[in-house]
Amino acid sequence: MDYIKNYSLDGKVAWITGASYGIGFAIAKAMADAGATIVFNDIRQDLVDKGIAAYEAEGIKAHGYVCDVTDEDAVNAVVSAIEKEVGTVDILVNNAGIIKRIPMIEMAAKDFRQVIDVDLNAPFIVSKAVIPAMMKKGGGKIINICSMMSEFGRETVSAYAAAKGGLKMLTRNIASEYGEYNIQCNGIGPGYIATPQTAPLREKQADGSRHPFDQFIVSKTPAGRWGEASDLGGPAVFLASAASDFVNGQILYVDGGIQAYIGKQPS
Ligand code: NAP
Ligand code: GCO
Repeated sequence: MDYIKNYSLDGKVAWITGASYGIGFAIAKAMADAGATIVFNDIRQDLVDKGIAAYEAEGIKAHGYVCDVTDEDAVNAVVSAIEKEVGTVDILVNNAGIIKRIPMIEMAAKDFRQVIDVDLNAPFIVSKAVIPAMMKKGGGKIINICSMMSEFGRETVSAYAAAKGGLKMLTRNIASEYGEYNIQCNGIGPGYIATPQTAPLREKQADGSRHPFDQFIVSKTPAGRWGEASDLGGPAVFLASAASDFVNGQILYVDGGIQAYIGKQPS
């Protein structure tokens, strides 16, 4: 067997949701490097145009669509358009996500629902929309972007933790329900990654010192640093490729070792 060839995504169509920048963009770039044709979406045309320009700057011809992943009709319309204009989706990455950091007893139910809608209901809607064609084609790959919060809780992230914990179980259920159709559904659980989503946790203090959460995360991470979005590229290509054909229902934590570590003793 040619093991390296097994990682190739040549001829595959990969749809990465919410991938104009951040983790989704880095995953798409890695998949393009591995040979895949890239499809992404964002909620507005100007954001899609910005995304297309960012891909072009990397030498990637990406296909961008306007679509809010919480809107089932819009998702179904985009799936039809992708099938017509690019091809059947072979690889889906449910990446689009939001977080609201609000203490639970101060959080309005509508804010809680919105996080669940984007981070949990949308991966259900988008997966449901692509699975039938994958079944017909004889297989496919779904990668759900989970979180440390698929395992842990912390102050202010009740909705996000509930959604990402649910996404871990949706991952296992898709694997259970559609594994017999040669569909592999796995999750990636990024650690703390430097993207716009986590920028408020890394903001410098008024006196120029590091944010206490920034110091906390670095001390909790054996790697001694925040992750970069590009750290997720290799794991994503692996889970999208034939190299992982017998890996199903797993969450691959890419966290610099956080989950293995009890944490540094305060000095
Ligand atoms: P980000 O920088 O905030 O990017 C999130 C992307 O999702 C943006 O492109 C955003 O589009 C898009 N999006 C949000 N709601 C959407 C909707 N309704 N429809 C379509 N697209 C939508 O976040 P990130 O840090 O790259 O995170 C990407 C994923 O990884 C998320 O699921 C996040 O929860 C997860 N994650 C992040 C970290 C981390 O440390 N950064 C760790 C673990 C997991 P706009 O252009 O409209 O903003
Ligand atoms: C937070 C962070 C996290 C990360 C990530 C960790 O406020 O704790 O935003 O939730 O974004 O999901 O894996």
